[in-house]
Formats: sequence, C-alpha cells, structure tokens
Amino acid sequence: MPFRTWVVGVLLLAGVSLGVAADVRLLEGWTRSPPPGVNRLAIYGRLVNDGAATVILSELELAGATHVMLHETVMDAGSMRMRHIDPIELSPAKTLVMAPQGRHLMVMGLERQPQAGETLRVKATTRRDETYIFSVQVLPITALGPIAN
Ligand SMILES: [Cu+2]
Repeated sequence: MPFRTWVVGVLLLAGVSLGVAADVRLLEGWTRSPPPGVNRLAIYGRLVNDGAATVILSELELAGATHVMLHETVMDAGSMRMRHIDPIELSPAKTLVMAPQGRHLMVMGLERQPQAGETLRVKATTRRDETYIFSVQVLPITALGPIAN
C-alpha cells in the first residue's frame, strides 16, 4: 500500500474512533412533574456508555435548577435514605439503571415546576471536558414509567 494511502487510512480510523469514543446517552429519560410547592424532582432512565473506555461525569446541570446529582436509595434501619454517588463512573460494560426507589438524578432548587409534556435537557460534562445532553420527558405525577415511543 502506498504510504499516502496508509496515512489517510490511519487518520480516517483515528477520526472514526474519536467520533464514537465515550458516547454517553440517557435512554428513556423520564421524570414526574413535582407536586405543588416541591422544587425538586428525580430523573430515571438508563445511562449507557457506547465508548471503549470508562467515562467519569464531573458535572450535571439543568437550566433553572441549582443542583443535579446522582443519588442512590438505601435502606437504613428500616427507612429509605438517599445517598450522593460521586464520582459518576460509566463503564462501557455496564448500564447504570435509574428507577423509582433506586438510583436517580436528583434535581434540586427548581425555579419553576416542569409540567407534564415538557422535555428537560440535562447537560453532562465529563472529566475530559466532553459534553452530552440528556433528554428527559416530564410525565404526570402519577406516572409509573416512561412512555414508549
Ligand atoms: Cu435523591
């Protein structure tokens, strides 16, 4: 193979692998519209990493909220408590499942209450300064799970 073709091939391969590396997605992201007077909500769904290497999310943000963080729910002497998980490590081999009474993205300090039918966009920044946007469907307060589409 001529040298020039070889170089182009290597560059293309490098470009392709950069393009798909660390592809983090939130699948079936959903939440419930909070009840009156409540300025927080919990986001559920499945966080997947389609890249080759583990990704660490260093920051989560939602416009109009003061904090977004990963919580897990634990039983402690018969009562449920929430514990902050930090750092958030996403391994390519393992889906991070978030569901009611389990892990969730806790959003706090909402300026206004999202209504059913809205879509929230959570911005995730990795330690390597890559950013991803997670779409989250806002469902009625009585919803038990995401709406299939
Ligand atoms: Cu929580």
